[in-house]
Amino acid sequence: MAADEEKTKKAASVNPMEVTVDTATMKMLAKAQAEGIETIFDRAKTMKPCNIGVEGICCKNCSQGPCRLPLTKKIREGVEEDNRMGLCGATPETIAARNFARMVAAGSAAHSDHGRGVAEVFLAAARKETEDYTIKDTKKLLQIAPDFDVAITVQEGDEEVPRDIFDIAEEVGEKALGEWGKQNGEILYAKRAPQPRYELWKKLGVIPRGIDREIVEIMHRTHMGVDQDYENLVAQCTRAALADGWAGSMIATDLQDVMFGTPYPTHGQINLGVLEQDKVNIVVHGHEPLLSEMIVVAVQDPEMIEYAKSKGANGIVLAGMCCTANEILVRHGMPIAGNYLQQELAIITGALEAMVVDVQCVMENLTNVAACYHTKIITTNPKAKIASGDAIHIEFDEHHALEDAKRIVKTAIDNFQNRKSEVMIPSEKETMVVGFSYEAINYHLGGTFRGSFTPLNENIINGRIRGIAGVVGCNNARTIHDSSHLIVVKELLKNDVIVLTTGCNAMACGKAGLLTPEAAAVYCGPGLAEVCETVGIPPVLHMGSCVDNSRILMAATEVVKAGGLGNDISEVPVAGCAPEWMSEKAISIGQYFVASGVYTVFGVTLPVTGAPVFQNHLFNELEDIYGGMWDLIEDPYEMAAKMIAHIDKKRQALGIDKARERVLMDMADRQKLEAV
Ligand code: XCC
Repeated sequence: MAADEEKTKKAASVNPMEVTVDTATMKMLAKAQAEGIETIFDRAKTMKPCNIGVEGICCKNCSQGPCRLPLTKKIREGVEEDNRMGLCGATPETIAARNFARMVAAGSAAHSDHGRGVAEVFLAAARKETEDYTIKDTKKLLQIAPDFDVAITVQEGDEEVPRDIFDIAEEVGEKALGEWGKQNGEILYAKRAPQPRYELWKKLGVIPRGIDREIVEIMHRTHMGVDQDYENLVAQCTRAALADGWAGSMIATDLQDVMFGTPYPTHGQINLGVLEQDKVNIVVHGHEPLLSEMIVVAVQDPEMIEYAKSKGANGIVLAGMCCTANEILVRHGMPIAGNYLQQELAIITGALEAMVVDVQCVMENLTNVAACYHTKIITTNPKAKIASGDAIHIEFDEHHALEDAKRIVKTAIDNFQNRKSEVMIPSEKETMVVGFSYEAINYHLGGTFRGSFTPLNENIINGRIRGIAGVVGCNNARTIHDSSHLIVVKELLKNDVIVLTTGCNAMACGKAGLLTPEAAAVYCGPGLAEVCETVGIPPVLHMGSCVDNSRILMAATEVVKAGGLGNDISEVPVAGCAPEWMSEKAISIGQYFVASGVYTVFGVTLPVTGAPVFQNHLFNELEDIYGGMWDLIEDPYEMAAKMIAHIDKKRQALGIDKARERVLMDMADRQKLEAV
């Protein structure tokens, strides 16, 4: 037995029924246990998290520590004065704020570096340096060009004529890439926010300069002995987070749309049951769609399909995992094998020829699990290699992307004949309707002739829809897989709150059948059900991957623009949450939603609870500054209840609370009549 195999084959201990609500996951965990394979679910049981780290009050920013400042019961209850401090005198507030800021920096860096990679490939496509990528959605290009101050027409004699698309794209690409290194000024997309929001940011001095600059500045400020004022640190968190949401992520979304197409509603399938016993199975996992877009092309190549057949397979299945999955799903309807906590399980089916990973959310343990099967783990990004086990690295280069993709697909096909363990693919797979970019929402709710958010606003004003919730974020092995996601979403739907989703929440909803128009009749309150049934949309709208949370910002902005629901995002009856978050990116997302005016609730834990004064700043004082604030609620029912209470508070402030009462009475009357 190889060393890696040995490492993984430890006695497993969890009860599959207790750690997930997804039956496919239960079945695969049972298979893992029968085969003696340890997964993250087992380690979450045997390895307890550090209770000081969980509260955010361990400082390891210099070698005199780590200084750990546990919050005692007496301090918490106010019986004892809080005079905790590290060796240098750093207070719990400073320590927790610095740790929090570094999470924002890492999260913003991850999204934004993804965006940078996209911008680089976009520029190569615009300059026709690569044959594999091109400009697909010219309408979107023309729509975003003015935001970069790029002209879309040129003067020819007396006439103003449309400018060459590739010239426009090149200038947009250059300007976009310039957003990272800008030393002064403002990120260009800040002006996309509602005017009062932009003015507020300006007044507060939090509009990001360049993306890289704000992230670097967090790293500087949190170095030993620099910024020791938690409020000042939080202002810098805002700059770096806005640089993520309104620049790095938003540019990633937009340029991906221009290159690969803006998502419009399409069908897809989800869960481990999308893998097929008699076919070559390839899973693309991570976040960046640059390579996976090419793999989508490669697996459809007749030559590749013939090659698979020559090896005894009946074809090729390409499925996604995590946000790479969302990207190829919303644009091409490619199936999804599962969300974050299912990555090891795809290998445990015994039917996976290759897992092709790019960046973010890729567990190192994949190689240990793969060592027990025939699966090849293929890393593709120079920034993300795996030292454990036998990962192979096939580096992806945009200049010969399709060639790289074909090499990867061929490697998978060659591996088909090496299957060794018993193959067991769970039967679970659900159908879903996905691909609700804000452009698509505009179109669907507004109708063919008059794309607009007005009908959505009207239904919020008349009370059929109570409000809007963004439910996003990861899975977390410290909670029951998918459970909180589904409870929160179902509670919101029951109370007529329409849900916008991305990331692993979107996948949890997909697996549970919530992403179908038919779900409206089953899960929604009468008002929301009526709207969804009339328009023919699911009550939970899948908007894409984690970087596509920028689409939620734009949707909220469109709601403000459509009128009748206040002048700023903070006035709209909207709330956000991440019930099972785990990634640093989630913290950056949370901070940009808060700074954009949204009440944002996180589940599980939040590393601020050991510093009550800092926590109070985030949870309460930020509301006075931004109109949005953080919250931490572990119980998903309570989480939904508080989001609904916030939505109702906003409805009341807008003076539309009575309308809802009337609409509900109408409905009750109608139902009574129908019953008669
Ligand atoms: Fe990763 Fe984006 Fe989190 Fe899922 S949700 S665990 S970050 S894949 Ni964004």
